[in-house]
Amino acid sequence: MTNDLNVAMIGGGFMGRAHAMSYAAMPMFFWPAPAIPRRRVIVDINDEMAEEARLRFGFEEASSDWRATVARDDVDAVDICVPNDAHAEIAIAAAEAGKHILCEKPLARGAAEAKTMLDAVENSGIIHMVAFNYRRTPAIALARKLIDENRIGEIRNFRGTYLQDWPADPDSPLSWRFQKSIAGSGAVGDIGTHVVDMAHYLVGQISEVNAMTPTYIQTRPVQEGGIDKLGASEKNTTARREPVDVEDEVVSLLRFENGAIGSLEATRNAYGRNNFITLEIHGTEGSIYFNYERRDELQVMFADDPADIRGFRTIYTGPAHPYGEQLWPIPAIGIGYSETKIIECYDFFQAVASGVQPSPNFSDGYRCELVADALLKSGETGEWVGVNP
Ligand code: SOE
Repeated sequence: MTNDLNVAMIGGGFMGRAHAMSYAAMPMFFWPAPAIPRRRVIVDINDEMAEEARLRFGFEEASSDWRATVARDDVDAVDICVPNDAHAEIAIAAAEAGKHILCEKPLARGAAEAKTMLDAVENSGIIHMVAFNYRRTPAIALARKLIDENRIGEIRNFRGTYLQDWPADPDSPLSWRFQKSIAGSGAVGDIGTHVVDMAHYLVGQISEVNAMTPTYIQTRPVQEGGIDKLGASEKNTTARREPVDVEDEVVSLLRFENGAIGSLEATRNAYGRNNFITLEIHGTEGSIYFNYERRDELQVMFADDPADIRGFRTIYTGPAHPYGEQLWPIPAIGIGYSETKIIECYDFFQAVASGVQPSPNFSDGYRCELVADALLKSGETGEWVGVNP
């Protein structure tokens, strides 16, 4: 019979909701589950918010004291769903208390901070994972399988984009995501690192970058109560404005350790592109294309197809594909953001149950932070910058 694993979740916002949902749903899909997620304690910034989150997200207890919570004997794993500036302190305390850790992305506000977290988890020997969920879209896991099987040959070129428009209106509110002291960076850390993670997963380590990182929208209205409301629906033209001190776009050329080259684009200014993630990979034997707006599908082209049917084919992911047997019984029934989080939860619990580190773990998260730092440095200097520890 499967064991229970007691989770303390720190943060009851957008990501808290996504993770709480995944704890409830994971055993409904992945059965027998590696362990049953027990939603033991939820922590938020005050007692009232914590209690509301407890009721809503189905936790047994609520608390506003994350330090006391991560030290509890009846907590096995700590799930960090708070803004980036609090990741390191909580993760290090959780590691010292011997708790397994699932941490939202980006791991930290840069490589130096990420390294302190990596050192802490390596010293304590616990299981650690970074919540880069998009690589867990079955179509992307299928792309990885095809690449591992050498079905598209040696990879020569990678093209990745992550385009959003929730922040494109200059009167949409100043969330913490526009403040360097809290977020560490802007489009680079918030969305660019998702592309970096998938590039590392599918192609290999990025070794050098040459980036532009402009900030077009330099002030935004302050939102009441510091609540993290995203987007123009919260538009406020009369509120006091404060500076944005992070980039809102990054466009970069990339070099990979294995000789592939490519590009990365992440922007907060792409009107009409809501959560537009695309990956195109060209190999010596074929190509792969993925668009998150059509996330049931992987487009694949094999160079040795007969000339009269040569072209991209559309594969709809389903039971024949990674994670598919555990999800829905027929292809194309509909993979969503929720499924990526449920799979993430499964992989984390599987890692805890087996004692084998999952991927991406804090070492992979640190590597993404090295790339993020290089992108920001290159954006400042206009030079190629190597990705070095
Ligand atoms: C805002 O850009 C955001 O919530 C990111 O922080 C998430 O990582 C992404 O999945 C959705 O958009």
